[in-house]
Amino acid sequence: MNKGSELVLRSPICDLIGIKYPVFQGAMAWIADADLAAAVSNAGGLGIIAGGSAPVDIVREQVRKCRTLTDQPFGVNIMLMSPAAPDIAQMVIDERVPVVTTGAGSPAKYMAAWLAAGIKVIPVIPSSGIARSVERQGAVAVVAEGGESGGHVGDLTTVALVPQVVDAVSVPVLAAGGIGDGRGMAAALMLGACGVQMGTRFLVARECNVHPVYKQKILAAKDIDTIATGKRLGHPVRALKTPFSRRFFELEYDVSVATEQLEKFGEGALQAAAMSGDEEHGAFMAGQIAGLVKAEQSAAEIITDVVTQAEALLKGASTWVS
Ligand code: TUI
Repeated sequence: MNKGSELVLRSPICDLIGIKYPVFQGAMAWIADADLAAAVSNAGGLGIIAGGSAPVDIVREQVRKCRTLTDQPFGVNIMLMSPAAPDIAQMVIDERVPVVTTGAGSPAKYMAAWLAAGIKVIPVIPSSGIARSVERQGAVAVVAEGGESGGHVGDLTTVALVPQVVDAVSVPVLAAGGIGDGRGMAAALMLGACGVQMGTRFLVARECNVHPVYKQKILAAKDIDTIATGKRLGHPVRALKTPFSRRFFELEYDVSVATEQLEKFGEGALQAAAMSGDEEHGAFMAGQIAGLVKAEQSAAEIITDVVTQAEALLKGASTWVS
């Protein structure tokens, strides 16, 4: 293990983006604001402001605020299902945001403009086919996100997805989904990833402004406390089991409930959880590692913990082979 507090775990993604540690903070809609993103970037990771389904003016305000809080690189995530996505896509160009990550759809129609503006585009993708497609379009890296993650999830697990994406593309691959500590990070690097993205672990960061009830629920969660609902709508979402998510699960398997009714039932649910901590109506999106998250810490402490643990494990891994 490395002596003192000087950490040395680095990978090509660090130089590509200009960050110290290969750790991205996941873009949690309604949660990941300028305070969290700046704290992560100041700690040497890549902080990411979530566009989510917020209007462009709100996201622009967060970008400007983030600039006052850090001089380090940070990113904006564009949730491509959002009606505001086209406006946010232009805003990141106007504001000279250095890194854009995308989720929940294909970024194809924005890529040329972003690349022309010198933005580094890193799509979050759930399959190797989509990874290949975004690489062709000019993505500088991809985040391969397995179904263990919170929020909108694909079918594959991280262990199955990451090595297949690594084989499919030549750009750096970061792993997301099910990674909450240094063991997960070390495993991801063994799968061929050159970095990780974590959402749920950062949700309880001291600098994260999510409602305290949300943090408490993550801290109290066990391994089996999340559920993926909404498969019927074509966009399954993983969240903590609550009265709301259990009800949603029942309704989606009830053939007498129309799809439109189901959509309506889910509207505003993430906002209700993040802003009001409302268990009856809120979707507390969280990954399967919620049970690993045991303490509120600063973003810097989280990054140091995860990276130091991964570094020790990676250095010790040779003991398996004689
Ligand atoms: O996007 C996410 N996670 C999210 S988005 C979100 S907000 C939301 N709220 C309600 C309903 C749905 C979303 C909460 N969590 N992760 C990245 C991700 N991207 N997962 C899957 C995808 C994806 C899916 C299809 C990426 C590309 C894609 O491409 C389709 C195509 O046509 O190429």
